[in-house]
Amino acid sequence: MIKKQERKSSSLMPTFCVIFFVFLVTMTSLVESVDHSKFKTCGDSNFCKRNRINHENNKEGFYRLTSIQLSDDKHSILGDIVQNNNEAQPLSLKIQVYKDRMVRVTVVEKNPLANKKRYHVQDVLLPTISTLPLEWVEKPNDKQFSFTYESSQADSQTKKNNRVQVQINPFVLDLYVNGELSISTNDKGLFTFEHMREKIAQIDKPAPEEIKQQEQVDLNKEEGEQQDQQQEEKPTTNEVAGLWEENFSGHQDSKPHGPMAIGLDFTFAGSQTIYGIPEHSTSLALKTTKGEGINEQPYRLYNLDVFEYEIDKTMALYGAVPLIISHDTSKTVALFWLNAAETFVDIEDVVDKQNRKSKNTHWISETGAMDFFLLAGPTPTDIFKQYATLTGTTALPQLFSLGYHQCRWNYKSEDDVKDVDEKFDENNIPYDVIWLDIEHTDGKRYFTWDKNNFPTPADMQNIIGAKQRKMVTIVDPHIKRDNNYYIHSEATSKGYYVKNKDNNDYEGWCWPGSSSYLDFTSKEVRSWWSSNFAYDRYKDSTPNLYIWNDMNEPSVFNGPEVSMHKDAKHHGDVEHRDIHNLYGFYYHMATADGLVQRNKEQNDRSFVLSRAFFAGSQRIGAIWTGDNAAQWSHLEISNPMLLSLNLAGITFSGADVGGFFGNPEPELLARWYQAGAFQPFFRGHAHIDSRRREPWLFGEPYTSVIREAIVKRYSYLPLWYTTFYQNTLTGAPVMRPLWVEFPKEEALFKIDDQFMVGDSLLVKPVTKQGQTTTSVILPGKDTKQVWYDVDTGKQYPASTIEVETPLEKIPVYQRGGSVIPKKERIRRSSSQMKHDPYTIQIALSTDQSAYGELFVDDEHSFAYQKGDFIYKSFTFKDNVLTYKDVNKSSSFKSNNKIEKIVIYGLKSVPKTIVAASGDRKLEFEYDKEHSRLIIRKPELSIDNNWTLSFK
Ligand code: NBV
Repeated sequence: MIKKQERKSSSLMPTFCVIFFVFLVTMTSLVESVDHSKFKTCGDSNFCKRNRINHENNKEGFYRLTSIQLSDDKHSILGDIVQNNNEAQPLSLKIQVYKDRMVRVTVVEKNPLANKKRYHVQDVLLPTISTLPLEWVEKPNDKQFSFTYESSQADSQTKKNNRVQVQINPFVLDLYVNGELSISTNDKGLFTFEHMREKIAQIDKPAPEEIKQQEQVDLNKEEGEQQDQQQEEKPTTNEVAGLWEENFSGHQDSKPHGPMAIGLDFTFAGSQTIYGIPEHSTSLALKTTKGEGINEQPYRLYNLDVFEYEIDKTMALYGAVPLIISHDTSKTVALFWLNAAETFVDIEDVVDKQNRKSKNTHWISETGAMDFFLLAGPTPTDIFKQYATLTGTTALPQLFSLGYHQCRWNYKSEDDVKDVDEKFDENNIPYDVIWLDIEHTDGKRYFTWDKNNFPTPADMQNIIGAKQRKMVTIVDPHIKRDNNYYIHSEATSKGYYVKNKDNNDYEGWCWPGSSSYLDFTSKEVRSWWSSNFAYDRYKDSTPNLYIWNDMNEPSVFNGPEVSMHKDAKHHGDVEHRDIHNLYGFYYHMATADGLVQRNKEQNDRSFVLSRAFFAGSQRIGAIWTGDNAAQWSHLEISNPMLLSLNLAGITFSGADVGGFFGNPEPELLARWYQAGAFQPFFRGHAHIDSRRREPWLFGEPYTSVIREAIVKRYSYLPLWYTTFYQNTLTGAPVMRPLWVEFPKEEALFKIDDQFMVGDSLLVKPVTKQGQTTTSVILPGKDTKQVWYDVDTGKQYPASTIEVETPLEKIPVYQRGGSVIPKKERIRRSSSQMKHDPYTIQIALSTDQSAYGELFVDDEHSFAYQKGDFIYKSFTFKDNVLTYKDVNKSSSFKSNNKIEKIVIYGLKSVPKTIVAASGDRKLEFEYDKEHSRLIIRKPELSIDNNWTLSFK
C-alpha cells in the first residue's frame, strides 16, 4: 500500500481560500486509492442506464431499412432507417467503401432540428482517405442486398467472399472476410438512436415510446417486484428522470438538448479474443462485462484525471481510442467507432449465427453522429495498415526522445537540476532529458519561470544543451485568471475561452486556483496557442526546450468527475459533451504545432508528451499512462496497458518508471527500469511527496542494475529508431503482443506479460517481488523458430523455458532469422552517439538465414520526409550477407561505419569471409562456447551497398 499523500500546498496558501485548501487536502490525503464516489458508473449515467438493458425481444423496437439507392456518384449507398413503432422519425443511412478494405457506416437524423446539429468528429480522420465506387454483389430486394469492399480488379468470387451482406428488416449488416462471417452489426438488435427533440414543444406530451419503455424496464429492474403505483401514470418527457437534466455528486448537467444517445452491437463472429479501447488498467485481452453470472461495469471511454487509479478496472482513465481489434486463428478484423462523447462498451460471450463461440460488444455513446468503420483485415498487419490509413501513423520521434528521461515533481532549482545532471555523469549513466514539473513556474502561470529558484533559465538550458541533452517543461491547459498574466488577458480579450452554459468564460479550479480553459477545438485558438511557443513569446525558452502537456482531459478540480461540465460550450455552439474525448487531442496538437512553428529554420520535429489522447494522437506525440503507483501490480499492468495503446496506434507510450505515487523499494525500482528500458517511452517520474529516487540513490547492486538497464536501452536505439520509422510506413505497433508475430498460435492470444519490440526482440520483464526464476514462452514451434538469449547467445528452440532471473537479469531473446542494428559505445546521451559506429547482431534461423533493416537520418528534422535518409536491409542467405536499399536510394550521407558484426547460430565455421569484389578478406573469430562468430572492424560503411561472402 502506498503511503498517505499530503500535497505540498505552500504556493497555493497565500492565494486561496481555506475551502480550496480543505478540498485539496481531502482530495489528496485522505484516500489511499481511487475515490469511486467521484466517478460515474453506467448506472450513474442516464444514457447508459437507459440503453444498457437488452431489448433483444422487443420486436416493435427493431429498426428496418427503406428506400435503398446508390448515390449519383456511385460511391455511397443511401437509405432510411425507421423504427418499426416510430416511423415518424426516420434516420439517414450512408454506407461507403474505403480503399484498403474498409466499410464506413454513418447514421444521423433525416430531419435534424434547426437549432442543434449532431456532432461529427473532426480532424481525426486523415484528409487522404478515399472511397471506392460501390459494386453490388446482390442488388437490393425487399429482404437484403450485398456489395463488395474489394477494389474493382478483384475477380467475382473474391468479391463475393469479401462482401457486406445487409438484411433489411430488422437492419443487420454483416461483414464477410474470405467467405467467413466476421463482424455482425446489430446482431442482437441493440441499435438505438434517441432522435433529438425540442424540449418545450413536448413538455406535456407523453415521453417517446422507446425512452419510456427503456426507463420502465430499468426502474423495474431497480425496484424489483414492488412497483410503485405512481409508475402506472404515464410520465411525460421532461419528467422522466435524467432526460433533460441530470445530477451527479453535487453537479448539475443542464442537458439543453435532452436525450440523444446512440447505441449498437457488433458480434465478432468466431472470435474469442478482442483487444483495444484503451485506456483501462485491465488485461490486454478484453474481459467479459455482461452475461450470466458476470457483474462488471462496461468499459468506459471518457477522458478523466483519476486520482490513484486501481488495477483491473474498466473505469475510464486519461485517454480514449474507440477501436476494437478481434483476432482468431483465421482472421483479424476491427471496428472503429468514431465518436468523442462519453461511451460505454459492454462485452459478452455469445454464439454467432453459425453457433460459433463469439464476442458481442455493445457500444453506447451519449451524443454525436453514429459513424463507424469495419476494417476487414484479414491479417494483423492489414489491420494496422488500415487503421493507419484512417488515423495516421506515429510521428517519427526525434532520436533523443527514445533515450532515457529523468523527471520528478519537482526538480526544485537550477542547482538541483545541475546536480542531478552531473550525478548522471559521475555515475556513468546515460540520459537525454531532464524535466521540470509545475513548480518551476511563477504561480502556475505556464510559459513563466519562478525566478527565485530558476533565475537564469536560458543558461540552465544551455548548460544541459552543451552536453547535448534537452530539457522539458510542463505547460498545462488551465489558465490562471489573473489580469496581469498575458496569456489570460489576451485569451480573455480575444474570446478564446470555453464558455459555460450561460455564455460566460468557463471557470474552474486547478493548480493556479481560479482558471479558464482555452477552446482548442477552434483552429484560431490553436494557432494562437502555438504562437506562444515562439522564442520571443515564451521568454527564456531555447531550442533545447520541449514540452509536456498534463491535465488535458481536461482536469477541473471542482468540476463533475474532476472534469469540465458537459454543458460548457465550444466554438460553433458545440457542447463539451460532444467533444470531451477530443479536448486533450486538440491541446496536444496545438502545442506540438507550436514547437514546429518556432523552429521553422531548423525544421525540427516536435516532442510533446500528453496525458489525454484520442484516436489519431499518435500523429502528434508521446503519451504516458498517468499517475500509477510504486507497487508491483502497477509495474505488472504497465505491459498490458502499453500493449493496448500500441495496438490502438498509440505506439510512442510509456508508464512512469518507479511508479508516480509512493516510494518504490530498490528492487521494484530496479525491475521497473529493466521493463521501462524495453518499453517505447522511457521516463522515470515521481510524486512531489515521494522520496528522491534518482538511479544512484540506493547504492549497489541497484545502481549498477539500473545503469545496465539504461545502457541496454541506448545500445538498442538504432533498433527502436528503425522500428519507429517502419511504423510510419506500416502503422505496426512498436511494442507488440506475441500473437501479432505468431497469429496462428492460439496459446499466445492472451499473453500480456511478454511482448516483442518490433519483430525481432522478445522481452519478458520480471514484475514480481523476489522472483528468482520465470518461465518464458518462446513461440514458433511449427516453423522451427529458434531464439537467442541476448546476454549469453544461448540458442533455444521454440518452447516454454524456465530461466533464472537474478536481479541483474532481463529475459530478452532475439528471434532466429532477424538482424538487429545496435550501437554499443556508452555515451552521456543519444546525441553523443550520433557518429558512433554500429554493431550488427545477426541471429540465424534454422535454415541459416536472417533479415533486418536499418533506418538512419539526421535524427531530428523533417528532412527524412523529403527522402533524406538511409533505409537499407541486411539479408543473410546462402552464406552471403547482403546490405542494400530496401526500396529506394537516397541522397543522405553518413560517415558512420560498422564496427562489428556478430552472428549467432552459424552451423559451420567459414574458412574465409570475403568482402564485395572478392579482394578483401575479413578477419573474424569464432567463439565456440557461444557459437558466435564475430567480425571486428569490417570497414563497411552504412552509406553504400555491400556483400560479404562466407566461404
Ligand atoms: O504536475 C504535477 C503532476 C504530474 O507530476 C503528474 O505526472 C501528472 O500526471 N500532475 C499529474 C498533477 C498532480 C497529480 C496528483
